[in-house]
Amino acid sequence: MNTPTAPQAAALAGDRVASVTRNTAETKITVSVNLDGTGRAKLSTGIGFFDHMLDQIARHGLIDLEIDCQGDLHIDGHHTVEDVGITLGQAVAKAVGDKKGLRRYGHAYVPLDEALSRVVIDFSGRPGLVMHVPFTSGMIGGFDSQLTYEFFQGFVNHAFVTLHIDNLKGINAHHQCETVFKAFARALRSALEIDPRSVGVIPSTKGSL
Ligand SMILES: [Mn+2]
Repeated sequence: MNTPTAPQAAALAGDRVASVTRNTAETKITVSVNLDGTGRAKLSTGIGFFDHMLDQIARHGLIDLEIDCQGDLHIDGHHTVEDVGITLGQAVAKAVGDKKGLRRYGHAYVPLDEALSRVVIDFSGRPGLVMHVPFTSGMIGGFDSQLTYEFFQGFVNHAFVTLHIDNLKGINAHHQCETVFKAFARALRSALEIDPRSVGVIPSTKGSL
């Protein structure tokens, strides 16, 4: 059999879309994803800077992403950011399915002026987060920079991925955070691609992921 073209390989993988609703006493969230999208985003979390970061995931990950979150922002942003991470992780896990033909690994370096971050991801089936981001400011607009960790921990636990995040350089906290999300998006995009040379094959010598 000839190796299919990339679009043929993607078509063989089927529709990689999912929608997840998660309601608790703290947040009410609906996330819809199309992993083979064009970067279209419709985001409403009530935290402007967080919407700006989620927009990076859609745009640079070429994922169509709709997120609506009604969270308890009268307390603070913690539950909103963590629970969006959890629900996005659930949606990605559902959309990615059995991982046949998946490239599985992805990595990216992304700069923004003085800031530089590196993100490496593996759709390993095992949750694991190693994150080193020395934010130079506690707050970025109305967003608590510490919640970046909570977002990625929630994502990792429910997408069942191994994720290494390093901010290597940076002075401006907005830049630091934006390079992390952009590098995450690019790494995600690479890992989620269907490899035309491995259509129908689960990328593990174990035979499952
Ligand atoms: Mn920005």
